[in-house]
Amino acid sequence: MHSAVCPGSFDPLHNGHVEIIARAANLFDEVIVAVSANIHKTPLFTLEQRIEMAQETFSALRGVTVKPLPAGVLLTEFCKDVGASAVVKGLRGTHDLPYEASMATMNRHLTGLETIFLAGDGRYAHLSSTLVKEVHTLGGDIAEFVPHAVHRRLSDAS
Ligand code: COD
Repeated sequence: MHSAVCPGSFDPLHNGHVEIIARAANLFDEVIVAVSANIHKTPLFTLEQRIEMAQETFSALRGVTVKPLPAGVLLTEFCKDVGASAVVKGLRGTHDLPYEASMATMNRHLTGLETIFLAGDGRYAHLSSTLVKEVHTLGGDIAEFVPHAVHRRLSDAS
């Protein structure tokens, strides 16, 4: 059985994330969505809320489970604990590569953990959690950019 981890802050999850995770689920028997507790900025949503929104979004996607990535835990250790042989990440464009490549190289040096990069779909290349939050806060319609579970929570919160 081949398992992969898709890690992120997911504050909140958007359709760029969803597309990458769905494609990872086609490549691996099991995909663990690891929702990071450790966000540098103050999160809009609590860890529990981010996990719930991800669980609702992926409930119909076979082989996908959602787990917290606790603060203070290296991704490499988390992957060992859940038995995952790879990390899957999406790239929005070449600007994502330098930072993502250094994290991938660090993780490989730490434990041999490999990272697989999927080219993000151009329809979602402009999406980031930060932009989604900003547009929503300023009254813009973000319905087409986020899954239903996130849209509902954002609407409830405003
Ligand atoms: N299209 C395609 N993919 C996208 C898009 C998009 N529009 N937007 C984001 N993505 C992908 C990227 O692969 C991104 O990495 C992932 O989705 C998650 O995005 P975010 O913004 O929710 O997550 P980040 O960047 O805040 O997550 C950072 C991690 C939690 C992955 C990182 O900090 C980490 O690995 N932490 C664990 C602690 C650790 O081991 N640190 C040492 C690392 S070497």
